[in-house]
Amino acid sequence: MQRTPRVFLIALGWLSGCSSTPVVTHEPEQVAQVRPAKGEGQATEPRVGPAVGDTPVETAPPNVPEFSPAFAQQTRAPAVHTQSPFKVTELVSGLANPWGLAFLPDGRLLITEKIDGRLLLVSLDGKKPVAIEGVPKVAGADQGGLLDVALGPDYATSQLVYLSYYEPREGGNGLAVVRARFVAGRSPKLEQSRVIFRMQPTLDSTKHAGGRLLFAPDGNLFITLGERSILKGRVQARDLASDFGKIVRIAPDGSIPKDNPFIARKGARPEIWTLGHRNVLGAALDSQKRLWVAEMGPRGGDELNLIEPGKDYGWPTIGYGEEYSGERIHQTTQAPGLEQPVYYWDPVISPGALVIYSGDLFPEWKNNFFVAGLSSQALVRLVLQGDRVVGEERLLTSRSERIRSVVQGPEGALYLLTDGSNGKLLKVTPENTAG
Ligand SMILES: [Ca+2]
Repeated sequence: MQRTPRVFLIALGWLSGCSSTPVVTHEPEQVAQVRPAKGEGQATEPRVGPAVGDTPVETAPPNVPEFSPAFAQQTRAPAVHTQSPFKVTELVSGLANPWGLAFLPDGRLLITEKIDGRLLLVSLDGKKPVAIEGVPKVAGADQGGLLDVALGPDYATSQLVYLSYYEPREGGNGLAVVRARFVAGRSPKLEQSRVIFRMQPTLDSTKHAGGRLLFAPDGNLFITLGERSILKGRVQARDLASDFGKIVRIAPDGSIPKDNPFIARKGARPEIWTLGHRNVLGAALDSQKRLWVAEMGPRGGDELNLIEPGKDYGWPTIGYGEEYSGERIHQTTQAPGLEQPVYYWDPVISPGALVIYSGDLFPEWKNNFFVAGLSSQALVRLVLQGDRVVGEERLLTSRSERIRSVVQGPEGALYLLTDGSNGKLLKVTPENTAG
C-alpha cells in the first residue's frame, strides 16, 4: 500500500505558538475513522481445547511496521481462549452514551450519561432508571460531558460520590471533579456539592481530558487526565507546569497529599503523580495494589502501563503509533528516562475502562486484565506473568458493539457498558449461574 509521505513534527514549539489550534489526531474512539483490525487470529470467542501455540491474537498488519517492540511480548501476545463457558445478559438498554458506572452497597448502580450530563440511579429489577438531581452543568460536545462516577471509600458513612466531567469555562473547558452527598429516596439528588479538582489550564478543545477516577488503597484519589489532542495541549504532556497528559493524585477533600512526587519541585503542579500520557481512560489496581492504566494512543499506539510515582511515560516524545493522517509523531520508540509500555496494540483497540479481575465466579480469570475496547468492539482479556503479557483474547466480538466500560460487580460478575445512543448494561456470568 502506498503510504503518505511523512512529515516530522519536531517543530512542536513553533506550532504550539500558532493562534490556530489544528486537530492533529483523529480520535480512535470514532468508528468511522478507524478500520477495526481484521485477521484470523483476532476473533477468539471462548472455545474448549488446547491453546493455539504462539499465534498472536492480532494478525492484521501493523500501522507502523518501522517500529519494533523494545522487548519480546510487548505486543501481539499469543492468543488464549477462555475455557469456562459464560453467558452475556442484557440488563438495561436505551442508555444515552453511557460512560461510567459504580455499584451502590444496596446493589443498585449509578451510571453516567455523557453528552447530556445525566447521572442515573439504576436498579436491576426492571424499573425505569431515575435521573438524579443536582449534577453540575457539563460541556457535552464530542468527547466531553459527564464521565466517571466513583463512591468515596467512606461511602457507608459519608454517602459521598465523585463525578468527573468537562467543565464549561470562560475560554474553553477543562476536566473537573465534584464531590457531593448522594441522597436516595423518592427524588434522589446530590447535595453539598463541591468541586475538589480543576484541571489547569483551560483550553478550547473537545477531546482528550481523561476522566477516570480511582481511589488508591491509602484513600487518596487518582484522576487520569489527557493532553487535549490539539498541539497546544499535546506539547504540555511532559510539562510539570500543566495538568495536561498527567495522572494526578489528590486527597478526597481536594488537598494535596504531602508525599506526592513533585510537591517540592519549583514550578511543578503538586498534584502530579506521573507525566507523559496521551489520554488515559482505564485505571485499575492489581492484587499488590499497584496502579495500571490503559492509555488511548494514536494510530497503532494504544498502551498498557504500570504506573510508578514521578515517572515519565514519554508522550509525545516516544511511542509506537503515528498520526491518523499517517504522519509521524515520534522519531524513536525509546529514550533514556522515559518509561516503556508493558504492552502496546498496533492496530489499536481503543481502550476505555480497565479492570483487573479479583472475583471468584471465574477462577480462570483471576488476576487477568480486562480492557473495554471501543473501535475493536471487544472485551480484551490479557493474561500476565511477571508483569509481562503472555496471552491475549478478544471476547464478545460477535456482538459487534463498542464497549465503553467494564467493572467487576460485588458478586464477581463483569458488568459492561456499550457505547452509543442506545447503550446497554451487560452482565457476564458463568453459563450455569442463575439470573
Ligand atoms: Ca507511553
